[in-house]
Amino acid sequence: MTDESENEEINIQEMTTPELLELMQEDLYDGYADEVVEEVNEALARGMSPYDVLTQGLVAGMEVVGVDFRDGILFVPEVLMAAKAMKAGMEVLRPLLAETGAPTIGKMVIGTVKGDIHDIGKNLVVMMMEGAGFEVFNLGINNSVDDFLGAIAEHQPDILGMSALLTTTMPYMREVINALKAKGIRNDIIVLVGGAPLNEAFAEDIEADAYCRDAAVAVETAKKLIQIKRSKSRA
Ligand code: B1M
Repeated sequence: MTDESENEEINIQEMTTPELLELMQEDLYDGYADEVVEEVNEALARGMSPYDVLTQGLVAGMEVVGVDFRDGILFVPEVLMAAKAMKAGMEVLRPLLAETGAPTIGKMVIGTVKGDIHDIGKNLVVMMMEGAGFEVFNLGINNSVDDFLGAIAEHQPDILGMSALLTTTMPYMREVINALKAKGIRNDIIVLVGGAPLNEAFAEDIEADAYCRDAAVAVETAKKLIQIKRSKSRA
């Protein structure tokens, strides 16, 4: 999108904030991790909230990558470079999003389902949940039914979160939920699902408790459903 030599002449401190965010999106698209980190730091130094830098800079940049990937303008190697730049920027924001000092309000086990290696969005959910005071056990990518069941047995979470970014992997969520039912533990745990190809109807169909459009919705939904569950168990 940009020529690297152009970047060398750019003084980011002289840019307006919208220009800085636009450059961050372009550098993410081009996979320039070091530049993205500099721009994230500059945006924070200007007083932007970590959440705004995340959504208006990094997530917005990744959306353009997604469109061009779909349209055959970008290919896997370029998208991997963009993902690396996104992760570098997220690493700067991670401690800031997690530093609310909120007491632990619940436990969550989360992972991307079997056959799927997309983890950027799921990792964002982890960051936001931790920031909101949840203890999160992140199982990473490509998790089988047994991986989820094992982690549930080990950590006894209030919430199970599953992520899928492919239409071919999202049906696997149903298998995990069926396994919870077969073990007789489905009603002991709140199941939240998310990922770009999902929607509310799908979540309802597989009998998840809720579909979460994004990380902020995941936090809100988790808090709400945990409160409901606890008030029911007190009653
Ligand atoms: Co892939 N990929 N990819 N990819 N990739 C998509 C998903 C795709 C939509 C691109 C496209 O065609 N436009 C398409 C899927 C089409 C489909 O199934 N309908 C696709 C494809 C086809 C593929 C491959 C098959 C390509 C190939 O090999 N030919 C392959 C599959 C590999 C596999 O998994 N087996 C593949 C590979 C890759 C890379 C490895 C190159 C890379 C992943 C790197 C990584 O994650 N470490 C990659 C990327 C980066 C993408 C896109 C461009 C971006 C995904 C992303 O990170 N978005 C993506 C296009 C797109 O989604 N627009 C695409 C940013 C992220 C912040 O958003 O992940 O949606 P998202 O997460 C959001 C919400 O969805 C929600 O909250 C998050 C934060 O707000 N959320 C949850 C997500 N998980 C949640 C869990 C929850 C709650 C909320 O639990 C409670």
